Amino acid sequence: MSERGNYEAIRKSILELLDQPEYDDGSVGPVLVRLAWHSAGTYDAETDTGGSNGAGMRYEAEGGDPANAGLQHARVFLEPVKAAHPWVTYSDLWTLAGCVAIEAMGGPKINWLPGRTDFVDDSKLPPRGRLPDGAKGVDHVRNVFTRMGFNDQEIVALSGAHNLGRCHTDRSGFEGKWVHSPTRFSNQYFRLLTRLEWKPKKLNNGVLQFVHVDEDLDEGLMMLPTDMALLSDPGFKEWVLLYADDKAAFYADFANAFAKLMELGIQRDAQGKVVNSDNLKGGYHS
Ligand code: DDH
Repeated sequence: MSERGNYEAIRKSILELLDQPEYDDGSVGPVLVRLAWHSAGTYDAETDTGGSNGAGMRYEAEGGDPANAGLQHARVFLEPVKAAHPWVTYSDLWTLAGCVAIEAMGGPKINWLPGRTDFVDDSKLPPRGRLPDGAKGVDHVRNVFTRMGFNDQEIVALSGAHNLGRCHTDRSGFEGKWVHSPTRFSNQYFRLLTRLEWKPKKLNNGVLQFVHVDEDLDEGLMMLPTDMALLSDPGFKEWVLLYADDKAAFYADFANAFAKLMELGIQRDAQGKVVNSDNLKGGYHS
């Protein structure tokens, strides 16, 4: 019997590849979460362009965006899953992998739905520069996420994904991790953001980030300028304070916001079937 449509089999294959002792902090989970987010985070609500449909990162125009540096590793990690289950689309695989990784690392269950297409509609291709730039401030963060259709509360909840993973000098220019256990989902990012004292530090490559004032105590912990921006704006800060104190509220709000992120640009009928995948015109298949 064909296993087409058996997403449990895909979940299982993804789970099996998460632990990789040689890679970063021992798990490829964080970079898979980033792949899912960057595949969807190009969405522009006004023009209904970008988003995870089409898996555009396979092509240079989107994959070569400097904001996506390093995500080729995540795509390569997932190739064996695609090879074992060729019926799954890349756009479903990448988004599902992010959700499975979040859950496996102790995060909330994300309500993920299948049905994305790998059919690329040229007229829906996002221009480069739609993903956020960590060197910027409050206005930039709000503009980028408002463009996708998120409010302040959702923006802060999504930012809590920086509980996971790390920055790599050879990818973004920033260096270090946000929390001590970067393969464990928690609200520690918000706790450290609010409870530690942070100071700016210029790295040897000229990039400015924030480090804990007592670097000897908390070696390597860092914040991006955009993370610090969440503290300097009252509309953001109230949610940062809430999530630092209330892990359950963070988990619930994160799960909703991440599920919404994965759905940007996907239109479904009442039965949940995607309606804007079969009839795309002027596109091409991989
Ligand atoms: Fe992020 N992120 N992110 N991020 N992100 C980086 C790493 C990871 C920004 C910049 C960076 C989200 C929001 C923002 C994850 C998930 C999410 C890095 C380091 C930079 C820079 C990349 C590298 O050097 O390898 C900025 C700016 C924002 C913003 O909001 C303004 C969101 C919304 C998510 C999400 O998943 C919902 C994850 C996970 C990582 C760790 C990746 C890794 O390889 O480890």
